[in-house]
Amino acid sequence: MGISLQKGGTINLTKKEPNLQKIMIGLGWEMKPGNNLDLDASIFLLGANRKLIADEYFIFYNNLQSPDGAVQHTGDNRTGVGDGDDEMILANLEVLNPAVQEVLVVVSIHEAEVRSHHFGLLKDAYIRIVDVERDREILNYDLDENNPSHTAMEFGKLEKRNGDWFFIASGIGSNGGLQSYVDMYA
Ligand SMILES: [Ca+2]
Ligand SMILES: [Ca+2]
Repeated sequence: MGISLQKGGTINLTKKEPNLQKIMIGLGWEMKPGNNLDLDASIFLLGANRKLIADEYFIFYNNLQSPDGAVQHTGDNRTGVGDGDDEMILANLEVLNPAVQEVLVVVSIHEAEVRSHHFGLLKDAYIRIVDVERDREILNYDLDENNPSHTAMEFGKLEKRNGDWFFIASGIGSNGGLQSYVDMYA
């Protein structure tokens, strides 16, 4: 088990995992009985101005790979059925476009508004980051406990500072859905 993050926590990933290159961002969820939620993990690759460096650098279920090949979403999971990571995003920090200063991780519930869904209907939900080459979990964050009334959240962000990658656990919930994040960062 990696570090269990609290909201606002910051980790120097480069210091914690020297030579960290490939990470996996895993999202897993299970629901309270009688519910059927579709969670989506998405990535925004932002430049120094906190905007997408290009539209194609928004990685989600309809755009699975960044143009530099560094970030790859392994595909949409609509049910969360089964243990372990239900959606996975792989990122190779070494080959990331050098203009990217921030890797922003957003988790949203698909069609939350029309289905009256929110994180509180989840029984168990987490997002975690794994060092792929060492097969070691670096950190994890419990979604349902932290944001029961929300339908989307900025989970956290990797930030490049003087060559080191930091992870900041933002844990900022919202009710705007994925589109509101696109509006903010496109
Ligand atoms: Ca999904
Ligand atoms: Ca699951």
